[in-house]
Amino acid sequence: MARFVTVAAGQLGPIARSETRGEVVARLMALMRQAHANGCDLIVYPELALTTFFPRWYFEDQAEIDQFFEREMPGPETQALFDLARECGIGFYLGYAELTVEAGIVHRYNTSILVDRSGAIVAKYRKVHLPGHTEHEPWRKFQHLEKRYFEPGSGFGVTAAFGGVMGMAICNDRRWSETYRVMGLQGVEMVMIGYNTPVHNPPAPEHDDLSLFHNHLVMQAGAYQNATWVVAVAKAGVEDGHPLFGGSLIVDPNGEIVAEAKTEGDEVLVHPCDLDATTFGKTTIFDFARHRRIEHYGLI
Ligand code: CDV
Repeated sequence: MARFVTVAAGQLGPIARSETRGEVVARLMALMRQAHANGCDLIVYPELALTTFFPRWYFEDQAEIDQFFEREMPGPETQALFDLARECGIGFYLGYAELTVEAGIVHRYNTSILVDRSGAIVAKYRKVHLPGHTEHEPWRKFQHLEKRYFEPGSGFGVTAAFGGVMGMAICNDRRWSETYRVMGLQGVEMVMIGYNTPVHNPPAPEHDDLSLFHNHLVMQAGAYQNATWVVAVAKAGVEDGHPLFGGSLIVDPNGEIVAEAKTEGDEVLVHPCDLDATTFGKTTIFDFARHRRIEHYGLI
């Protein structure tokens, strides 16, 4: 019997800094209801899906930065999303800023979780490739201070869930072939990726027109070369005066785009993903055990 996961890409339009968690969760719930009405098993939300993309600003006051972080998950404002998931029997991937205290030390991560149909968290991933810079660079029109506000997370594990092998990555991770290959080596069948990508790249404005091309290139290649589905979801549109591109998409294990967002607002894409469609690639051209030549890969 074929193994299908009907997945929704739950793209978000901009989240204003003035928007409350409650207002954002209500938007996430509306997308979840739409996904459920379309028979989805799972909805994937963007990176940092509960707040504006705050690394674009330099803050000196740590208390101000910490307002963007969640200390518990679910917490008082996010519990309703978990309750709705359980009620609908639908799972979700959610990106958020995580503040945790371990052995008396505070850690801050750019995190995603995978929640199953019963509303239980079954996997957590903390972003590995943190882009941007650590110090305030006033020459930029806007900052990208992920390296200042987060510490790098853990490696790329996979999780048995939804009848398949599921993996997570976050935004800049999608540009790195290692992200997909490490999960590919563990048999990943669906990689979920949330992102916030500014339209403008201050150090290389000549790349702005290539942004969507690069978005396609990396995820189509990652899907094909590892015979996996890729579901990538944007927070898009003009957020607090700063444009983020959309282009959320679902890519099949041949590297073909099967669904792509048409707007830069809240939008749901739906596709029934046959996990067994990954078998052909995994047992032929990308049968890693037979064809990889690791004796030649020493440098990596
Ligand atoms: N949130 C991100 O990781 N954004 C990066 C930008 C800064 C290039 C990205 O790779 O899309």
